[in-house]
Amino acid sequence: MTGERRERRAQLATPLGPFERMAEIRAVEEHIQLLFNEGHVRGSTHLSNGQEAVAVGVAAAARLTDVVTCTYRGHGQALALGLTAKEVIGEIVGRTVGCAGGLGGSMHLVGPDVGLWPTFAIVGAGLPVAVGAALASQVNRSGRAAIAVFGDGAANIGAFHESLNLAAIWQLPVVFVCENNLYGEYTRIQLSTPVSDLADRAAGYAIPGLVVDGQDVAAVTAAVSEALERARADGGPTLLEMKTYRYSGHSKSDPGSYRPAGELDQWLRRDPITIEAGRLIDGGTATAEQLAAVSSRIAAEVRRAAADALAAPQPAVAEMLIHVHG
Ligand SMILES: Cc1ncc(C[n+]2csc(CCOP(=O)(O)OP(=O)(O)O)c2C)c(N)n1
Ligand SMILES: [Mg+2]
Repeated sequence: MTGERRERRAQLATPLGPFERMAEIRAVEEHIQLLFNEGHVRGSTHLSNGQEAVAVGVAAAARLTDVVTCTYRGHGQALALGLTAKEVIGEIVGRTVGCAGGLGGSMHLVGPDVGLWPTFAIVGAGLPVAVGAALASQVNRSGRAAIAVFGDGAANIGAFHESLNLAAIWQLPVVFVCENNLYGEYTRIQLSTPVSDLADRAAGYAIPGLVVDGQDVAAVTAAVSEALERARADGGPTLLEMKTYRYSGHSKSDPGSYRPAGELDQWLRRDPITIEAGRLIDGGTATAEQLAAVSSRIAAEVRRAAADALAAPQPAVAEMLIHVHG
């Protein structure tokens, strides 16, 4: 399992790697939508279609030994870091082949061997944990950095401010990656947040804060790499605001009808997979036909992974309390 995950992570450094992984994330999310509609997903699930460049850019920039904390909207991040489609889909449909043995579900993906600490369902909860990991690294001089990925809504949670403050005062090796997708549940950011750029909040903690084009995987990779380099050189934390958009509603029971007409279409015109495809074609790395063939191969692999996951057994009832401590 670890070997395959590491191999998948290394693929991000190949010329087609980021395109392929974003295409895989898109295919997995679309498949999860189908599985949800067919009743295979218990509870809710939060898709990340449209935000693939952030997940892949973070994973491409991070070392295998770095720690990443992220949210319930974490399917893409898990796949980007190296988990397989079967492990992610298997977890979401509650099968033993899932990355947490089918016991966690959509909001609790995990893969510590590639840096994915268990994902958080509580808004903002991953930030202090990443700060703790960064403190451990500073004390142990391990060279490990931490990355907290969270949403724009989380930037209004107390834990965000406490985490930035503590990380700044102790100059901890942590990068705060805010996925600003314009909505926290059903509320548009202007109705909840008085600043237009969340990156501006970095100034309150005397740390660097940058706005990044979250639709461009190369821009995300470059910004996260630079922040990680600073963190590892005892330069302290950075706040990166990724401007992005989720194509789906907040969760699977939300059609997203509160969004203004035309907004989704406008973002679809800056689709991260299309932007990366354009770069590969313009640079002569691949032709449009080759990329189309790659996408259909990946879609077929994802369909197979989903079928394998569904064919796997569900965990036994007796396993339910194995990982519960009280
Ligand atoms: C502490 C806490 N408050 C409220 C919720 C309910 N809730 C779940 S997701 C969400 C919206 C968070 O929005 P954002 O941080 O922008 O992330 P996104 O869902 O857009 O990725 C809320 C309020 C929660 N899970 N935890
Ligand atoms: Mg949001």
